[in-house]
Amino acid sequence: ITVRVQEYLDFAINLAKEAGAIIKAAVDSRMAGTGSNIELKKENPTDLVTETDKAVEEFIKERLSQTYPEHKFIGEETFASGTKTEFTHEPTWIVDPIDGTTNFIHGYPFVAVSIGLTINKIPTVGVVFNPLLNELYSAAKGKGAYLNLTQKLPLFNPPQPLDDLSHCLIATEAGSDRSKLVIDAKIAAIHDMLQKKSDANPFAAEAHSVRTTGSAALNLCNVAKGIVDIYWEVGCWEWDVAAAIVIVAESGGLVLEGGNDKSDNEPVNIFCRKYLAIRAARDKKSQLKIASQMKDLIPTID
Ligand code: LIP
Repeated sequence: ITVRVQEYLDFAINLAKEAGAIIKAAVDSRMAGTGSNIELKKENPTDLVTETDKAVEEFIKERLSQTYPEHKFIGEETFASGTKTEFTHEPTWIVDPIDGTTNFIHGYPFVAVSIGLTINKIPTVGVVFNPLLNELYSAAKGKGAYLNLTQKLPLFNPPQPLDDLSHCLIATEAGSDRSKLVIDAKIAAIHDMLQKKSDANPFAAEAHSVRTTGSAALNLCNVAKGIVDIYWEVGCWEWDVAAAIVIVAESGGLVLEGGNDKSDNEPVNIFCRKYLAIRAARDKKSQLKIASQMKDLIPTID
């Protein structure tokens, strides 16, 4: 089994590099004014899709079905075109051809192809490649997580202390659901992350700051690097996180369900659409303390 996991990892790395080259060429040609990259909108104007998203997913899907015809496939654009998601114990590739499509359209260089593999429903291989910054993150269960194949993650060795939410840099996202209910709840949570504690708000954290990259996969990779302490998001999908969950776990980080249920510290269900990731620390107790402090601030959003 181990030999096959290594083979799948190597395959995913090469595939991500090839897919990344297509993404990079599309950005370069649009910047040079030679691209014919028509922007398409889904029904939701804050959830964008381009011809490149579709082309890259087709490319990856084709390669996978040639090499591993018996494996299953879940992909953002395949789902968007109406294919029902079936998740089984069979090896299943979970792919986002472009995570950070809004960034891709604007040329903001936090764009990645994300290729994850589950075996027996367990996230086992993860590759996230940002071709614009040339950063490749990869991991396989039990084998560690790496940046550009050689730099072991996290980048801090040993990890920096993780003692209190007030010392944390927190990544989060606007997301694509802009309903008043969801945006009010997210802004209220961000408000509590940033505000000073007071009698009126004893859970306010006065954290160092908040960051958004516009890519769930790259936010998780930043947690794996140890350059942000926490990532919390509600509303993204399994293809945004399936690969990077392996990368965070192999870097010593935790990914939990990002709801406010404090009793739930089990490994996250990748389909739950709410995620709370905590970077590596010297002990699990400090990670769970930060998770618990975050859960005091997390609103109920279903
Ligand atoms: C996007 C994410 C982003 C999140 C959006 C969306 P896409 O993925 O990575 O972080 O906030 O809801 O899911 O659509 O660019 O693949």
